[in-house]
Amino acid sequence: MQSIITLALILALISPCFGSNYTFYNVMDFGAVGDAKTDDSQAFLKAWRSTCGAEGTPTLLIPQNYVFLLSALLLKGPCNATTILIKLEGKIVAPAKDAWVGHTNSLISIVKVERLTVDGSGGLIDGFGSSWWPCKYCPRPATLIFDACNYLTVHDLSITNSPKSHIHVHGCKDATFSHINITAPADSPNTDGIDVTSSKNIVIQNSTIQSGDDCVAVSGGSVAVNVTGIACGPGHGISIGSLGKRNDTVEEVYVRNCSFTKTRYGARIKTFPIGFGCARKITFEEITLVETRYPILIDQNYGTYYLTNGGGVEISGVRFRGFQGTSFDGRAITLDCGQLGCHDIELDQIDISSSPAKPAYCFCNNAHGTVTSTVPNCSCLLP
Ligand SMILES: *[C@@H]1O[C@H](CO)[C@@H](O)[C@H](O)[C@H]1NC(C)=O
Ligand SMILES: *[C@@H]1O[C@H](CO)[C@@H](O)[C@H](O)[C@H]1NC(C)=O
Ligand SMILES: *[C@@H]1O[C@H](CO)[C@@H](O)[C@H](O)[C@H]1NC(C)=O
Ligand SMILES: *[C@@H]1O[C@H](CO)[C@@H](O)[C@H](O)[C@H]1NC(C)=O
Ligand SMILES: *[C@@H]1O[C@H](CO)[C@@H](O)[C@H](O)[C@H]1NC(C)=O
Ligand SMILES: *[C@@H]1O[C@H](CO)[C@@H](O)[C@H](O)[C@H]1NC(C)=O
Ligand SMILES: *[C@@H]1O[C@H](CO)[C@@H](O)[C@H](O)[C@H]1NC(C)=O
Ligand SMILES: CC(=O)N[C@H]1CO[C@H](CO)[C@@H](O)[C@@H]1O
Repeated sequence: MQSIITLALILALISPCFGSNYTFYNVMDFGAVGDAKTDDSQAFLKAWRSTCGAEGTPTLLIPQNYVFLLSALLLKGPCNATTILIKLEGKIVAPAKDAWVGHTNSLISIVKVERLTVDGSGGLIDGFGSSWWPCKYCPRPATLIFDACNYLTVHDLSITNSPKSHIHVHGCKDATFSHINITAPADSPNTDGIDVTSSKNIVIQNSTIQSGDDCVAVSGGSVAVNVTGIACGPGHGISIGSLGKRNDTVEEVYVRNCSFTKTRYGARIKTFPIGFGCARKITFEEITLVETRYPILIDQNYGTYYLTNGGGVEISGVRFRGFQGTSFDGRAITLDCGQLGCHDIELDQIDISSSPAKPAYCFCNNAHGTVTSTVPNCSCLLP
């Protein structure tokens, strides 16, 4: 009897340690060194296994004042936890190209983890892209991939100098990104800010993206994507596509309250000439332009990729509303549609002037829709 009471007492005392939700996993406790030289991937993996295996609401902590070298890290679910928080307070760096270990998909891949929150306040991920960019045709890694992560929240995260895309969101449902800070040089190749593919109900908001390619690109298989409050530039603007290699469909994309500062493109839809798929119900509105080279662009003959059996990618229900500012080239509005044509295109309340002092103009090819209060006039738009 005595011993049973003692045992009960001991259990009561130590139980908080086993409490299902009293769980904080610090990578330092799993052998991470954080000296920017030692590969900490194994320590991160061990810490992840504990985090993912825990019940309740565990946190994976990547502490401040350390620099963690990682390579091709895979954090995989499904997990036991109901929600997981990753707190990135320290810095993560990638090795140089020649020291890279493992596959070249991504520096960090997070796969099949549901109800994950990534809070990157205070932290930074540096992809060491400069060691890859000279080799434009090498298979270069993205920096952060979320694959099949439903109910995802990512906020206050800074990523710089990715070898390729900074963030790739694939096959996710209900994900929100806010206060994301991406920086890469204007001439770095294919360094998209955020790529969204095959995903649904995605919100990207209040972020700053400077890159060498698209600030945000929404492509094949994506539905209901809202992009608001993005300060983009330098970069290639916010793009739908490229579409058409597969049966690529993009529907219900809503881009609002974004600015394009010295970007090559602004609002863009690009589809391959004889591909198949469609881009439907796309809205760009409340857009501020500062010396954007090609502010509004539909290109139904994008690139050199040809299929022989596609009927062309249908483009319809596209609204460009409330654009204001300057275009760097004369070509303020380009609606360059192929044989299939683009339909139900709306231009409304657009005021784009040129700088330096080139008259702005609108170019159309087989584009159909309506135009109201638009400068430069787009009288070339067919009914
Ligand atoms: C921990 O779990 C207990 C019981 O499941 C719950 O009452 C408590 O609110 C949880 N605490 C936290 C911080 O989630
Ligand atoms: C989930 O918990 C069970 C039981 O504790 C364990 O066997 C399993 O390995 C855990 N799953 C993960 C992904 O760790
Ligand atoms: C964005 O990241 C860069 C480094 O890549 C940093 O210098 C800058 O302070 C960050 N800005 C914010 C708002 O976090
Ligand atoms: C996107 O914005 C539209 C218009 O404000 C809204 O109706 C829709 O629910 C939003 N979608 C998401 C995924 O937040
Ligand atoms: C984003 O910015 C808008 C406008 O500045 C603000 O109303 C909204 O609360 C912000 N949302 C987040 C998640 O920061
Ligand atoms: C493309 O996909 C849509 C929707 O999934 C389908 O209805 C259509 O038949 C497909 N088209 C081709 C050419 O495969
Ligand atoms: C529209 O602009 C073109 C030059 O871009 C000009 O030649 C034409 O007269 C304008 N049409 C109207 C109706 O203002
Ligand atoms: C990126 C961008 O254009 N953000 C703007 C969103 O709208 C608010 C309120 O009008 C502006 O202050 C932001 O600059």
